[in-house]
Amino acid sequence: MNPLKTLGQFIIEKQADFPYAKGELSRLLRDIGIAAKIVNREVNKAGLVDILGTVGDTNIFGEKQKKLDVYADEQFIKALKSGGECCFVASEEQEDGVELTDTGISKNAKYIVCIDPLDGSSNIEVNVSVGTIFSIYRRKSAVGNPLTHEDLLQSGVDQVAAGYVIYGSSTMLVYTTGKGVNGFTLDPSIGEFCLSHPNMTIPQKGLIYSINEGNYLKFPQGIKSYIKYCQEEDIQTNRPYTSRYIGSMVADIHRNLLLGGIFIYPQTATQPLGKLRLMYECNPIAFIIEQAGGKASTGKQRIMEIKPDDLHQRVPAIMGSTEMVDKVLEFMSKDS
Ligand code: AHM
Ligand code: MG
Repeated sequence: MNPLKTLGQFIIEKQADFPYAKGELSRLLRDIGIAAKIVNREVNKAGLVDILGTVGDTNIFGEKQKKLDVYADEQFIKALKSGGECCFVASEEQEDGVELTDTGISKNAKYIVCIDPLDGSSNIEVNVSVGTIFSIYRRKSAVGNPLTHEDLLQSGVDQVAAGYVIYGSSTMLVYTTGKGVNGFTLDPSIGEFCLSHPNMTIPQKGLIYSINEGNYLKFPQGIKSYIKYCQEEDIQTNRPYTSRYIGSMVADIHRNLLLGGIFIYPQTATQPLGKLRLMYECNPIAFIIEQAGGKASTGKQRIMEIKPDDLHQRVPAIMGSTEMVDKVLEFMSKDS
């Protein structure tokens, strides 16, 4: 049996790998891990709302209940603020993002965090897994100067770290700093994330495709053709593939990362840029997938090479096992 290694121990051990090894990024990752544990505690209690009070009510402790995505947003921002290593948070829950440089401790902070504090939060009501997704950049302008567009709207290739937390049948934190992907499972008995999935890699091909087929009629022809390809019988390629779509991206991605598969949220006739957000949904997942040996594309270009022009911009996403992504791209180029 391997000795237990906590997220905190692992981060410190790996600190020397970072290009700027002063411990700041390590502390930032630690802060995210702490907030994730607090959010996990609340997500686990979600089924008790009927007992403890529903959203908007006052609970038995006399506190006003909050929607869990708002609560998660507050917890991450609070942890990043008190940690002092983050100068700006772009969040799905915040229209303009939150600048932290005016608070004393964060005055010299060098990192920008883009976060979806609770992705798939509508699934909580039905006890389906949800997740947190985060991405970390280093500011380009010098500390002390005002933050610029170049600081806030960096391409995914500039990420220094990214990760997700899945609040599932167990809670896991998976992250990369550009040197592979490692997964940690929360041991509730000691309250620590422990290394459980070292050096995660995604199989080059898989047998699972994940897409909301209810939107089939609105998909581009290349995606329609790929879905039909997945459904055809072929002994050599083990088709038909299995369709699995949870509707909670972190959960779909996590399963496909472990087993091999493809996740697609394409543009549709009514959503010409798809649904998912570049800065805090697609880029961080793309970084993890690529670091695990997979591929992430919009259908036209590598997701991480997009030059963003808005914190909340949407992009189509085709992510997963390399051979499967390549197959989709082949269909898309034929049918465009
Ligand atoms: P959200 O950020 O509003 O929670 O939406 C993102 C979620 C993803 O987790 C999931 O993959 C997708 O929306 C599901 O969308 P749809 O119901 O259109 O298939
Ligand atoms: Mg989201």
